[in-house]
Amino acid sequence: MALQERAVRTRRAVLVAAAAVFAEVGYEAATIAEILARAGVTKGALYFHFSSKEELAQAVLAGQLETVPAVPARELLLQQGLDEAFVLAHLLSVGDPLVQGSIRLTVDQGAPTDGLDRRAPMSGWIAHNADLLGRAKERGELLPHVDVAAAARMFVGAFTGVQVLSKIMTGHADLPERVADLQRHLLAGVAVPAVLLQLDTAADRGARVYEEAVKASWPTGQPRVAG
Ligand code: XVR
Repeated sequence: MALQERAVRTRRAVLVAAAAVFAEVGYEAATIAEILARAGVTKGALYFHFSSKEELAQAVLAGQLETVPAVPARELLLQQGLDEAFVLAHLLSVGDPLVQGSIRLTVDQGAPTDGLDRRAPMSGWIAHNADLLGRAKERGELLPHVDVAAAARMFVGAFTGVQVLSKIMTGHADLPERVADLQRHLLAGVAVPAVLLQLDTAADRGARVYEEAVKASWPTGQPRVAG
């Protein structure tokens, strides 16, 4: 194995281990010792890539949008956005460590002095939604009154809300259903009727689209949602 390839694998193993620990115990209680034990790498290897727990958390946060594999392009942009939401819900419900860890870091309020930038992933989602909704509007998928910037924020806030509720009530087991409910309500307020009728909002869509996305990305690795 080339040296560089090994470094990339080590960095990833450390990130996944850190995310898993953040997901389980939160930022405050997480320790480098526990992350080391999970990653199965030496202390030197970990510190070569990350100099502190804070740097690990920032890296996990920074990778949040890329934790969702690029979903296959759809004729309707609203279906594509819907598919991203379902894949994210699927990954949370099956306990993907990078996704769970990153989302817990974002949502946990933490100490005011912990220095983590929780806005970065949220701004990334808002910009991503604004781009997709803006293009959907140009194509006539949205009702003419829709304020794209406002809708982009609303989708992020609403997803975050049902995600927190689902975590509390069922440990994320019912998140695909909750996201299906949410999307049916929100999309009714933004999509033109002819588009609304064509959208697939079945709760098992995330699992199906995830399989499709993984197959499509093989063997080149994982093309990801653009920021
Ligand atoms: O905006 C999002 C999608 O367009 C679906 C609506 C997802 C936003 C996820 C935000 C993330 C941060 C905390 O989830 C949380 O619970 C893909």
